[in-house]
Amino acid sequence: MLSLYFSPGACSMASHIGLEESGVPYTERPTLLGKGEHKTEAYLKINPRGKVPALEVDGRVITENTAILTYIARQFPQAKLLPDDAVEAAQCIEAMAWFSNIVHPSYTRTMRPERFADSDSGKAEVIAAGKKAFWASLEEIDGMLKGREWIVGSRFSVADAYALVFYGWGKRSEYSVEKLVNYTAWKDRMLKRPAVMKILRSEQNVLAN
Ligand SMILES: N[C@@H](CCC(=O)N[C@@H](CS)C(=O)NCC(=O)O)C(=O)O
Repeated sequence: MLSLYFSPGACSMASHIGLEESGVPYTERPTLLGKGEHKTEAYLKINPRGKVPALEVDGRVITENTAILTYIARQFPQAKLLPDDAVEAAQCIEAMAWFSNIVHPSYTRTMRPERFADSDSGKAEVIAAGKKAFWASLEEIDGMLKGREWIVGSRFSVADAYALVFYGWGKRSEYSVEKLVNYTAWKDRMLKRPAVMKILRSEQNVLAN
Protein backbone atom coordinates (compact mmCIF):
# COMPACT_ATOMS: atom_id res chain seq x y z
CA MET A 1 0.00 0.00 0.00
CA LEU A 2 1.60 3.25 -1.21
CA SER A 3 0.56 6.80 -0.32
CA LEU A 4 2.25 9.85 -1.82
CA TYR A 5 2.24 13.17 0.02
CA PHE A 6 2.80 15.96 -2.46
CA SER A 7 1.93 19.56 -3.23
CA PRO A 8 1.08 20.64 -6.78
CA GLY A 9 3.86 22.81 -8.23
CA ALA A 10 6.48 21.59 -5.75
CA CYS A 11 9.47 19.29 -6.33
CA SER A 12 7.26 16.40 -5.23
CA MET A 13 6.05 16.31 -8.85
CA ALA A 14 9.19 14.23 -9.57
CA SER A 15 8.01 11.42 -7.27
CA HIS A 16 4.44 11.84 -8.50
CA ILE A 17 5.56 11.28 -12.12
CA GLY A 18 7.81 8.38 -11.07
CA LEU A 19 4.93 6.63 -9.31
CA GLU A 20 2.55 7.18 -12.22
CA GLU A 21 5.17 5.86 -14.65
CA SER A 22 5.58 2.73 -12.50
CA GLY A 23 1.95 1.80 -13.18
CA VAL A 24 1.38 0.61 -9.60
CA PRO A 25 -1.69 1.77 -7.67
CA TYR A 26 -1.13 4.46 -5.04
CA THR A 27 -3.14 6.87 -2.95
CA GLU A 28 -2.70 10.59 -3.44
CA ARG A 29 -2.37 12.65 -0.27
CA PRO A 30 -2.29 16.29 -1.38
CA THR A 31 -0.48 18.33 1.28
CA LEU A 32 -0.75 21.93 0.21
CA LEU A 33 2.29 24.07 1.00
CA GLY A 34 0.27 27.22 0.30
CA LYS A 35 -2.14 26.30 3.09
CA GLY A 36 0.62 25.29 5.51
CA GLU A 37 -0.57 21.67 5.50
CA HIS A 38 3.08 20.49 5.62
CA LYS A 39 3.46 22.05 9.08
CA THR A 40 0.45 20.42 10.74
CA GLU A 41 0.96 18.03 13.65
CA ALA A 42 -0.45 15.20 11.54
CA TYR A 43 1.96 15.77 8.64
CA LEU A 44 4.97 16.29 10.90
CA LYS A 45 4.35 12.73 12.10
CA ILE A 46 4.83 11.64 8.47
CA ASN A 47 7.85 13.86 7.79
CA PRO A 48 9.22 15.71 10.83
CA ARG A 49 11.19 17.97 8.44
CA GLY A 50 7.91 19.36 7.13
CA LYS A 51 8.76 18.85 3.47
CA VAL A 52 7.12 17.15 0.53
CA PRO A 53 7.39 14.61 -0.99
CA ALA A 54 6.94 11.70 1.39
CA LEU A 55 6.01 8.18 0.38
CA GLU A 56 4.32 5.92 2.90
CA VAL A 57 4.96 2.25 2.24
CA ASP A 58 2.82 -0.01 4.43
CA GLY A 59 3.18 2.38 7.37
CA ARG A 60 6.88 3.16 6.86
CA VAL A 61 7.95 6.47 5.33
CA ILE A 62 10.56 7.42 2.73
CA THR A 63 11.35 11.10 2.15
CA GLU A 64 13.59 12.83 -0.42
CA ASN A 65 12.86 12.53 -4.13
CA THR A 66 16.14 10.74 -4.78
CA ALA A 67 15.33 8.00 -2.27
CA ILE A 68 11.66 7.73 -3.25
CA LEU A 69 12.42 7.50 -6.97
CA THR A 70 15.21 4.97 -6.42
CA TYR A 71 12.86 2.89 -4.27
CA ILE A 72 10.09 2.98 -6.89
CA ALA A 73 12.48 2.01 -9.68
CA ARG A 74 14.01 -0.87 -7.71
CA GLN A 75 10.75 -2.14 -6.23
CA PHE A 76 8.94 -2.21 -9.57
CA PRO A 77 11.65 -3.30 -12.04
CA GLN A 78 9.08 -4.22 -14.68
CA ALA A 79 8.56 -0.49 -15.27
CA LYS A 80 12.25 -0.13 -16.23
CA LEU A 81 12.71 3.21 -14.53
CA LEU A 82 16.45 2.72 -13.87
CA PRO A 83 19.00 1.79 -16.55
CA ASP A 84 20.01 -1.90 -16.57
CA ASP A 85 23.71 -1.08 -16.72
CA ALA A 86 25.09 -0.66 -13.17
CA VAL A 87 27.20 2.38 -14.02
CA GLU A 88 24.29 4.08 -15.79
CA ALA A 89 22.03 3.26 -12.84
CA ALA A 90 24.56 4.96 -10.54
CA GLN A 91 24.73 7.92 -12.94
CA CYS A 92 20.95 8.18 -12.72
CA ILE A 93 21.22 8.45 -8.92
CA GLU A 94 24.14 10.87 -9.38
CA ALA A 95 21.95 13.16 -11.51
CA MET A 96 19.14 13.05 -8.93
CA ALA A 97 21.57 13.81 -6.07
CA TRP A 98 22.84 16.83 -8.02
CA PHE A 99 19.28 18.00 -8.69
CA SER A 100 18.52 17.78 -4.98
CA ASN A 101 21.80 19.20 -3.65
CA ILE A 102 22.53 22.00 -6.11
CA VAL A 103 19.74 22.75 -8.57
CA HIS A 104 16.78 22.80 -6.17
CA PRO A 105 18.56 24.88 -3.46
CA SER A 106 19.55 27.53 -6.02
CA TYR A 107 15.87 28.00 -6.91
CA THR A 108 14.94 28.05 -3.22
CA ARG A 109 17.21 31.09 -2.84
CA THR A 110 15.15 32.97 -5.40
CA MET A 111 11.83 32.10 -3.75
CA ARG A 112 12.71 32.05 -0.05
CA PRO A 113 15.54 34.58 0.39
CA GLU A 114 14.40 35.26 3.97
CA ARG A 115 15.80 31.86 4.90
CA PHE A 116 19.30 33.01 3.94
CA ALA A 117 19.47 36.72 4.85
CA ASP A 118 17.70 39.20 7.14
CA SER A 119 18.22 42.61 5.56
CA ASP A 120 16.55 43.75 2.34
CA SER A 121 19.92 44.20 0.65
CA GLY A 122 21.05 40.77 1.83
CA LYS A 123 17.85 39.20 0.48
CA ALA A 124 18.32 40.99 -2.86
CA GLU A 125 21.85 39.55 -3.09
CA VAL A 126 20.58 36.05 -2.27
CA ILE A 127 17.91 36.32 -4.99
CA ALA A 128 20.43 37.56 -7.57
CA ALA A 129 22.93 34.81 -6.73
CA GLY A 130 20.15 32.20 -6.74
CA LYS A 131 18.89 33.30 -10.16
CA LYS A 132 22.40 33.13 -11.61
CA ALA A 133 23.04 29.69 -10.14
CA PHE A 134 19.63 28.34 -11.17
CA TRP A 135 20.09 29.52 -14.75
CA ALA A 136 23.59 27.99 -14.81
CA SER A 137 22.03 24.69 -13.67
CA LEU A 138 19.39 24.85 -16.42
CA GLU A 139 22.18 25.43 -18.94
CA GLU A 140 24.08 22.47 -17.51
CA ILE A 141 21.02 20.24 -17.91
CA ASP A 142 20.70 21.52 -21.48
CA GLY A 143 24.33 20.43 -22.01
CA MET A 144 23.66 17.01 -20.47
CA LEU A 145 20.94 16.50 -23.10
CA LYS A 146 23.07 17.50 -26.10
CA GLY A 147 22.83 14.67 -28.64
CA ARG A 148 20.79 12.57 -26.22
CA GLU A 149 17.12 11.71 -25.86
CA TRP A 150 17.11 11.11 -22.10
CA ILE A 151 19.11 12.33 -19.11
CA VAL A 152 20.92 9.00 -18.61
CA GLY A 153 21.14 5.93 -20.84
CA SER A 154 18.97 5.17 -23.83
CA ARG A 155 15.49 5.37 -22.33
CA PHE A 156 13.36 7.31 -19.85
CA SER A 157 14.44 6.91 -16.22
CA VAL A 158 13.48 8.41 -12.89
CA ALA A 159 16.13 11.12 -13.47
CA ASP A 160 13.94 12.41 -16.31
CA ALA A 161 10.94 12.62 -14.00
CA TYR A 162 13.00 14.80 -11.65
CA ALA A 163 14.52 17.03 -14.38
CA LEU A 164 11.06 18.13 -15.54
CA VAL A 165 10.46 19.93 -12.24
CA PHE A 166 13.18 22.48 -13.04
CA TYR A 167 12.07 23.15 -16.60
CA GLY A 168 8.61 23.88 -15.20
CA TRP A 169 9.95 26.16 -12.48
CA GLY A 170 12.06 27.97 -15.09
CA LYS A 171 9.02 28.51 -17.28
CA ARG A 172 6.81 29.55 -14.35
CA SER A 173 9.39 32.10 -13.19
CA GLU A 174 9.90 33.47 -16.71
CA TYR A 175 13.46 32.33 -17.37
CA SER A 176 14.17 32.04 -21.11
CA VAL A 177 13.87 28.26 -21.05
CA GLU A 178 12.91 28.11 -24.74
CA LYS A 179 16.49 29.19 -25.55
CA LEU A 180 17.70 25.87 -24.13
CA VAL A 181 17.19 23.87 -27.30
CA ASN A 182 18.15 20.42 -26.01
CA TYR A 183 16.23 20.77 -22.75
CA THR A 184 13.19 22.10 -24.67
CA ALA A 185 13.24 19.25 -27.22
CA TRP A 186 13.50 16.79 -24.31
CA LYS A 187 10.58 18.54 -22.54
CA ASP A 188 8.50 18.06 -25.70
CA ARG A 189 9.43 14.33 -25.67
CA MET A 190 8.38 14.16 -22.01
CA LEU A 191 5.00 15.72 -22.80
CA LYS A 192 4.28 12.85 -25.19
CA ARG A 193 4.34 10.39 -22.28
CA PRO A 194 0.77 9.77 -21.04
CA ALA A 195 1.83 9.35 -17.39
CA VAL A 196 3.78 12.62 -17.45
CA MET A 197 0.90 14.52 -19.07
CA LYS A 198 -1.57 13.05 -16.59
CA ILE A 199 0.41 14.37 -13.63
CA LEU A 200 1.13 17.75 -15.23
CA ARG A 201 -2.59 18.20 -15.81
CA SER A 202 -3.63 16.97 -12.38
CA GLU A 203 -1.11 19.33 -10.72
CA GLN A 204 -2.17 22.15 -13.10
CA ASN A 205 1.48 22.61 -14.07
CA VAL A 206 2.39 25.47 -16.40
CA LEU A 207 3.81 22.90 -18.86
CA ALA A 208 0.38 21.36 -19.36
CA ASN A 209 -0.95 24.52 -21.03
N1 LIG B 1 15.70 17.48 -1.05
C1 LIG B 1 14.27 17.35 -0.85
C2 LIG B 1 13.66 18.71 -0.89
C3 LIG B 1 12.25 18.72 -0.36
C4 LIG B 1 11.72 20.15 -0.32
O1 LIG B 1 12.44 21.10 0.01
N2 LIG B 1 10.44 20.28 -0.66
C5 LIG B 1 9.83 21.59 -0.63
C6 LIG B 1 8.86 21.73 -1.81
S1 LIG B 1 9.69 21.95 -3.35
C7 LIG B 1 9.04 21.79 0.64
O2 LIG B 1 8.39 20.88 1.10
N3 LIG B 1 9.09 23.00 1.20
C8 LIG B 1 8.34 23.36 2.32
C9 LIG B 1 9.13 24.20 3.27
O3 LIG B 1 10.37 24.24 3.14
O4 LIG B 1 8.53 24.81 4.15
C10 LIG B 1 13.69 16.40 -1.90
O5 LIG B 1 14.22 16.31 -3.01
O6 LIG B 1 12.71 15.70 -1.63
